[in-house]
Amino acid sequence: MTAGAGEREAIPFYDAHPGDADLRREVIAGLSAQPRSIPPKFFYDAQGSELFDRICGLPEYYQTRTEVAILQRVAPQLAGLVGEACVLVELGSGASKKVRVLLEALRPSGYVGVDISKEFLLASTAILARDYPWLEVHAACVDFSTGLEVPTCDPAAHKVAFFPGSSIGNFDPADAVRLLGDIAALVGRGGHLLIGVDLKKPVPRLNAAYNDAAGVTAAFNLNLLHRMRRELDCDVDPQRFEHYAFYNPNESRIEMHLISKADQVVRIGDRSFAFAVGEGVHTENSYKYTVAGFGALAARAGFRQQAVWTDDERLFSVQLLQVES
Ligand code: AVJ
Repeated sequence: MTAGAGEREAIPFYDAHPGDADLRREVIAGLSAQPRSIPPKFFYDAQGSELFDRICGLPEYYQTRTEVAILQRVAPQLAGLVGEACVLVELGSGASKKVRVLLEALRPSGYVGVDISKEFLLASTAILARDYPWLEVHAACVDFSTGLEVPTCDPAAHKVAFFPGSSIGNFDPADAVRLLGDIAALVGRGGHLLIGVDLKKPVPRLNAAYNDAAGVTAAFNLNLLHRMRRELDCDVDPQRFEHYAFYNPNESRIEMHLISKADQVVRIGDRSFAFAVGEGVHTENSYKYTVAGFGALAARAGFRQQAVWTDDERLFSVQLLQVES
């Protein structure tokens, strides 16, 4: 990626990036608990964001291309539904590719990219600023799982949040309601949220999407261990763990785990963690919803479903939610 911000002012940047101390604290807490877990937000260092970008192009990973097709189909109607001038706030903006169709359809006065991956965020917002000279672009490096305090360009403008990719699936239902409530507070009464939500479907299709033949999802999961080696004083050997992902029908979610291939001890600083062969670390949940089920969840956070679009196979949904006024 080239920055290309040459002729423009630097992009206003709000930095609340979680530092090494957060990673260390949360990894140690997660490995000390039973069952062991590490939050999925730590997947997204520069390498992890790159690997996730590759996942999005995999044949088995239907989500991204399905969502993009829906967005392209419905974009022309969107301006009519959300109204004229707005500020667009994208949560988990990543490579900021999906938002382009919205920028063209809505022509917002401002765009705020919010992401936990700092380098990725700065590079992708710089490219947007270059490509859309009429747009006021801001970047906020924030862990939105812990709160959503971000600058919103023009505070008086009508706000539209964009939360694509079914990232809401990473949160269990109680946390999802809390995050949706934070988004409702951010956009305010009458404000909008355009959200991508992955749908329930036959289990083989789901399992394939998280166990791709090329092994990119496995590399993405294992990158967490490489990251711990890179950023913490940690001797974990990623080769001695393996990727494990499956659909749990009781919880309506894909679970990803890292499973120890041997009896071993992992050291982080002065702490050690013993793993028996077959013992795992739970690294991600990805909840799957029905349209009605997600509507009920959103209602608990004060949103109503204004419009819901799906593809013909009903693999994925894009939902326009509005805060009740
Ligand atoms: C970005 C959370 C939506 O759950 O499908 C992709 C992340 N994990 N493959 C998802 C992911 C494994 C993705 N989300």
